This record gives sequence, C-alpha cells and structure tokens, in this order.
Amino acid sequence: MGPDVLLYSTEFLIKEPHRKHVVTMHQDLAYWGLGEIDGILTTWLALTPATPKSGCMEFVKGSHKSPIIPHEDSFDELNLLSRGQEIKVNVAEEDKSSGALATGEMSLHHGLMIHGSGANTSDDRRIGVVMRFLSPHVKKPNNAPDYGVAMRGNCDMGNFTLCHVPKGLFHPEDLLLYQDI
Ligand SMILES: O=C(O)CCC(=O)C(=O)O
Repeated sequence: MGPDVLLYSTEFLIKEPHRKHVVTMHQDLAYWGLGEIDGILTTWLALTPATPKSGCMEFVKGSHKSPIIPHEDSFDELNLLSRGQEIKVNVAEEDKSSGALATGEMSLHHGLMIHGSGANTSDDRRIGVVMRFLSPHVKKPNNAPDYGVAMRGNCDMGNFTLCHVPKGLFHPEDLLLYQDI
C-alpha cells in the first residue's frame, strides 16, 4: 500500500449465537466505486473465536487476481451485507479456505478477494472489528466525494476529505459528520 495510509471505514460485524445470518460470497471492491485497485486492504480482528462453527470467513484462494465479477443484490434480511450482495458465480465448497481466527488474531484481505461466511451455530457471539485501510493516492473514477481518517504519512492529496478522529462516544458533531458521509 505504500507509506501513506488512510482509515476508510471501521465496523463491528457481529453474529449472534444460533442465528441464521450469513455473508454471501462477494468482492468488497464490487460496491465501493473505487475500481479494481490494489491500494485497499481489509483487516478483520477477532474479539471472540471465529471458527467454522461460529461462522468465520471463507476465502477463495487466488481470487484477488480476478477482475470485478458481476454481483446481484438480494436484500435478504438474513444477509449481514447491506444489500445482500452476492457474486453471480457458484463457488465450489472445495475452492473455499477457512479463515478461522482465535480471539485477538487478525486476517487481512485484498479488495478483490472473493469471500463470505456461514451462520453462527455456536453458543457464543462471533464479533469481528473490521478496519479498511486505503492508499490516499487512489482516485475515485467519478471524483465523487469520499472520506477517510489520516493514519500514516501524507494523506492530504485532495482525493479524500480528511475527517477528524471521533470527539467522543456518539458525540453530536461526530454523528453529524457520519450522517453527511
Ligand atoms: O464478518 C464477516 O463474516 C464478513 C466480513 C466481510 O465480508 C468483510 O469484512 O469484507
């Protein structure tokens, strides 16, 4: 990614025990309007054990070398993705590699990597903190406004509006900025 790094987004991805929620197989970059770039990386930090039983991620080995593959949106309420997006290609079980993580371990994946996760059939919550890091050298193809938090190096290239770090827990100014974004 180079020496300059922006934090593009952070979220908790939680699966409650014994629920049917899944994440269908997808590529992150199919939805972000950034094109087929290398300058983005997702880190997924396990706060509880992420195992095949609790619905850890599964990856298709080598798929980060594919272009963006067509997806479709199901808006299924049992899908943790906002639009229920899924690649329009069937992924054979034998092509999936488990991304099981112990608490405190982290995986990294490329924005074109095909990945997803199954239901949590364990007795515990599966909690991941997802942080997406982006090179500030990336230019949005349509120049649409976009945001990030400067993490390292020089992030002020004019490609992204730099946001301040949160002022507090649910601070009104942060919530306004969040709404704006
Ligand atoms: O938490 C999951 O199971 C899936 C996460 C995911 O798709 C992502 O971080 O890009």
